[in-house]
Amino acid sequence: MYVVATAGHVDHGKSTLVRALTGMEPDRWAEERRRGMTIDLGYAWMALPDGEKLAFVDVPGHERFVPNMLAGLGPVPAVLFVVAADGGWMPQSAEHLAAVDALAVRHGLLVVTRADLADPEPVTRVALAEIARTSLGSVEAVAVSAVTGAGLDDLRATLARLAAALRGSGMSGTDAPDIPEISQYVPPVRLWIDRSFTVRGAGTVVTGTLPAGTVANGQELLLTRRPDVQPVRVRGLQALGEPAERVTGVARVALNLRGVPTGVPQRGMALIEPGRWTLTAELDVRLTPRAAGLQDKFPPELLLHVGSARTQARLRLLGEDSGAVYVRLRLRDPLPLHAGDRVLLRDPGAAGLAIYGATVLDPAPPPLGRRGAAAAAVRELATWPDPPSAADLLRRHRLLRTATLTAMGITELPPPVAADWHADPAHWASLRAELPTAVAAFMAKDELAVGMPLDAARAALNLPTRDLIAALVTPDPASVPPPTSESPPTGPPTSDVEAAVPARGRYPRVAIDGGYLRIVAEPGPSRSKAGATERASSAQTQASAAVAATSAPAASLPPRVASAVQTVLNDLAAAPFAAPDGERLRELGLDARALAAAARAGLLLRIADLIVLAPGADKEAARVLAELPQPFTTSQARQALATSRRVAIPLLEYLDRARITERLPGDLRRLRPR
Ligand SMILES: Nc1nc2c(ncn2[C@@H]2O[C@H](COP(=O)(O)OP(=O)(O)OP(=O)(O)O)[C@@H](O)[C@H]2O)c(=O)[nH]1
Ligand SMILES: [Mg+2]
Repeated sequence: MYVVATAGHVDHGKSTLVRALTGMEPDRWAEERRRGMTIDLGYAWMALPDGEKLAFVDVPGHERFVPNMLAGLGPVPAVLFVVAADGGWMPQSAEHLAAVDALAVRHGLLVVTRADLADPEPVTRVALAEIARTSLGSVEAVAVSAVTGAGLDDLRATLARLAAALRGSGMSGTDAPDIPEISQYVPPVRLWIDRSFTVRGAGTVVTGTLPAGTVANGQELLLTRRPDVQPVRVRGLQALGEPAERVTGVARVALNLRGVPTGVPQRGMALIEPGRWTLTAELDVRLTPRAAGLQDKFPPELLLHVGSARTQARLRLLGEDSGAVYVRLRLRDPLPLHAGDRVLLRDPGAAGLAIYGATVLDPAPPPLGRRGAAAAAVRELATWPDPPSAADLLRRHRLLRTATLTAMGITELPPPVAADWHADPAHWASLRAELPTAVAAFMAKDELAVGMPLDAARAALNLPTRDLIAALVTPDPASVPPPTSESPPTGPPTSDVEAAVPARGRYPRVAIDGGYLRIVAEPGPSRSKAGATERASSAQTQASAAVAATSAPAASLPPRVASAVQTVLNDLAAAPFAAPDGERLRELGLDARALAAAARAGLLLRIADLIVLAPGADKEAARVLAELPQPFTTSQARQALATSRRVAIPLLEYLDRARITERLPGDLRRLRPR
């Protein structure tokens, strides 16, 4: 199917022409027929020579009904522009053409009607020249008389060529097998309603021009019922009076809806696919060059038309750049929009022609807070192509979810940086640089802190979720050499991940350990996760390796703690398993937090909350226990280690956990074979 709208001045013969081509009556109302004038949209269709249907949306030409005209033209990709041979180029000729141009309609033809009443030649010349200045460019022209039938065959042949051009550009409901990229991508449904009525026994029926996408029987859609949306289900559909199971745009469709009270759907509402559109009341647009220089005359409010919808739009002029005007619009009613959508702005009160086209650049713009924000927005938006890409929107928003970009109409997404988050590459690189600084600053405030909680880092970097912090800690694939056959690829962070923070400069490395971020000691040669696993595979060194892997330099301890720890180590030099008791620790001012910090720094081996030995005491214990007959009792171990039960029991349990010893039934243990 193809859909074409008529356009042209009142009484120039649009409806008569549609009637002559289709044999159908486009003026549906008795009042229209009585007055001989179109008031509202009319619908009719004809068959092309190849059997495909061509549907007409016939619009009124009278200036009072411009909103109806725009509702008909809005979602249609082609126009049949009508000028009467005896009428000449008239005000609504100019106004309708301005609308066609504002909506960037690229396909159409000129029909000079009433050719039996005057020489069509002069009008054709004027009209072609006017049309050539618009988005339609150069079009074919046909002179006809609906009274004598002259030119109608020629017109049918011209319409067939127009249809072929529409099919070639993917602007038809027919397959375009020659252009695979057009037939592969199925755009989301946004059906602008232009009529709604009740059919006895069937309920609510709406009709509209489906510009793209496929509607199927049984499909669930959302009705954009101001100010919200309401789910509805399609329980029957027709295309040009024929029942169908599914219809692909461009097409005229009638949908029987379930789930909506009669009288609720109205012209200007849309049926949209859930999750695929941004229902927005605020947007940044670029006006077509025609508006340049005129922005000072703009009233604070204009009417915005898109599809069959019309709403008030409050303007905030952002500025001008290279002849294009940038404006932020605040809409009275939210509308379902995509970046790249074409909208029309109109000043109904203006004396002259006041119709401007605009491209939606950002359907969810960030607030304009500080001074100079508008100028900055213009500088940014001026670099955006039409339609904008994911990269453009990300440069502005820095971080966006997949669902947000999809709802903005972006089809080609960059790979996510984490879960369903996409980032602007430059912003992401600066976050990677900022993270170690934030962690270092946090640790500087509390030297005994275990690390920086993920949530604190999320807040410090002003990020929406902790997932992003984890992603910042994983290696940047761009800065890490590709894995070789010996080193397995590093996966996403699971637990206790440490990784190099990549460098343009060299950033300190940050590791996540048990939900905390820590600076890793030496920013030396890259230490992969695989390497850490290898080191840890030696059972005897596992415990100390785990400590060393994330240890901070001893110098990072407050001097008071460092010197108290040194005293403990001096005591232990004489009796390596005589861990200081509670009283001694209190005397030295060492509490559980300080001991934990010293253990993290690799200065102490912490076998229980308040029981510490010198680093390597686990290995020394293993050496001593190896000399005992195997298996041995706790008491034998305690005597061999020359210590008390207070130390021996947690030490043996520590050695069990480190898989140095093995616990057997009946208070027995033995060293695990190495
Ligand atoms: N002689 C002659 N009269 C025509 C021709 N086409 C249309 N008319 C007459 O022109 C008048 C207006 O025609 P319409 O088809 O109603 O014009 P319209 O463009 O649809 O008008 P609106 O919908 O009100 O904008 C009618 O009286 C038609 O009979 C033609 O080719 N020759
Ligand atoms: Mg008419």
